[in-house]
Amino acid sequence: MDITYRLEQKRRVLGDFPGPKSLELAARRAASVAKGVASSVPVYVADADGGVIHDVDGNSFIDLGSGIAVTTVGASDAAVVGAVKEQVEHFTHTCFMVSPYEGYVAVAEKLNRLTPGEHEKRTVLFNSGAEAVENAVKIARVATGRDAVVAFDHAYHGRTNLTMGLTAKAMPYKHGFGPFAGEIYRAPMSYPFREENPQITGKEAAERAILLIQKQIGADQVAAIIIEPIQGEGGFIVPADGFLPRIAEFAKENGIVFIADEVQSGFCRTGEWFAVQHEGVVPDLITTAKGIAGGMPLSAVTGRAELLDAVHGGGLGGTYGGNPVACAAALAAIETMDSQDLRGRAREIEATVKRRLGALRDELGADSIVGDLRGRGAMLAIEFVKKGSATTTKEPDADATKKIAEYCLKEGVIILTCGTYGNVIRLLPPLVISDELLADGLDVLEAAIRANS
Ligand code: PLZ
Repeated sequence: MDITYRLEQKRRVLGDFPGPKSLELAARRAASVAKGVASSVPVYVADADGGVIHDVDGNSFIDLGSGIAVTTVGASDAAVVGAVKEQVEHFTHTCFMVSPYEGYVAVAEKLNRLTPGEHEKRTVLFNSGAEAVENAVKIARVATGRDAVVAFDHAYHGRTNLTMGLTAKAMPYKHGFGPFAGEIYRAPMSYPFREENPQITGKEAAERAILLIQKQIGADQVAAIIIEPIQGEGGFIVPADGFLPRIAEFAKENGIVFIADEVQSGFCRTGEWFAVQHEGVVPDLITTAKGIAGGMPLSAVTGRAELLDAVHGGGLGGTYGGNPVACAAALAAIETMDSQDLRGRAREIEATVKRRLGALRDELGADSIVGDLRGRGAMLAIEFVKKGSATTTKEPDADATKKIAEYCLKEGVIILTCGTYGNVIRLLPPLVISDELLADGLDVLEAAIRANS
């Protein structure tokens, strides 16, 4: 990496926070913003660059969350900032459905080239991950003439009505928000750490899901199977080797559209452009968002030309989909990923984190709260269990997980939790984080784990 940071890449907490300016903003927020939107940290942002977030009171936090896997190239990457400024001076919007522009076409060309598979592809752009997922399902239904959609246990696909239905976890995502869309079915996931039979292979776990599909839905009724190659909100669950390839093969054998939801795992995050590439899986459709545009809202569905082109003219779209400023940002962000070899950087981060946390786990012993250490690239997680249960009942410890995240925050490190049982800490640093800053963040995390062990 050869990166010049605009802000000093140092952690700095000035005594107790939130400071006065954050408190004032919190008061204004309480009186004006809907309570249903929650924030993980109590401070308000003034600036962000590389691996740091500065708050309005002068604190500097190490960012190990990237705004939920979005700021892969940092929150103010010079190339992205330049491209946005340039575009914004010309036009902010025309609506691609009214008067089209090159940026949209260029992003589509890029995505068609970067996504796995040598087949002819097409792309359509949207704003959010949920919107991409919802449109992938629309495309699969038109292309197959079928209705049913299969999602997995622990899945997260968004908060719109259809994507809530695809999402597994009730609280907070679905609770009270029904009724949900019909023809959504849930299949068992491969979750190596929590398998009843720890010997089960990825292929066997896939056969378990396939049997359910065949018996409870009927393969010929299924339009699409949608899966996150590494599950995000559900707990950074990496399925056993062989699971994804067998599911993809089953989809192919039965004319089912295989959709890889790479909204969180895509764009260098796992050390490849897309997480499916670790097992050589070629999805029919792939949904992307988050890391794609350096923080600007943009999402996409990319896939087989015959599927996307099965939709009637005018059937896909939206006022802002593929906004020109977001497209300019995406082209610049992808350029940065390439020129800085951020795939390689993700693999370096994986090696560092796994070495350090692996050593900590060995030191704490087999019955410590560190139940599982997993993930790929810079999409890494620790699953915490009640002390003494790691090799037996694996009882989730959401309380310790929360305390560890709070300890980190207090020391100036922003760390996100996730998981169906709320007992997973996930690490999603910007890939442009410096070695020194990452090491400092890991020192704090290790101290937090020790303090709660
Ligand atoms: N698919 C795999 O991870 C978004 C949102 C968390 P949107 N995940 C983070 C929250 O609490 O809202 C996500 C994802 C996967 C789809 C989505 C949805 O993307 O851009 O948030 O709509």
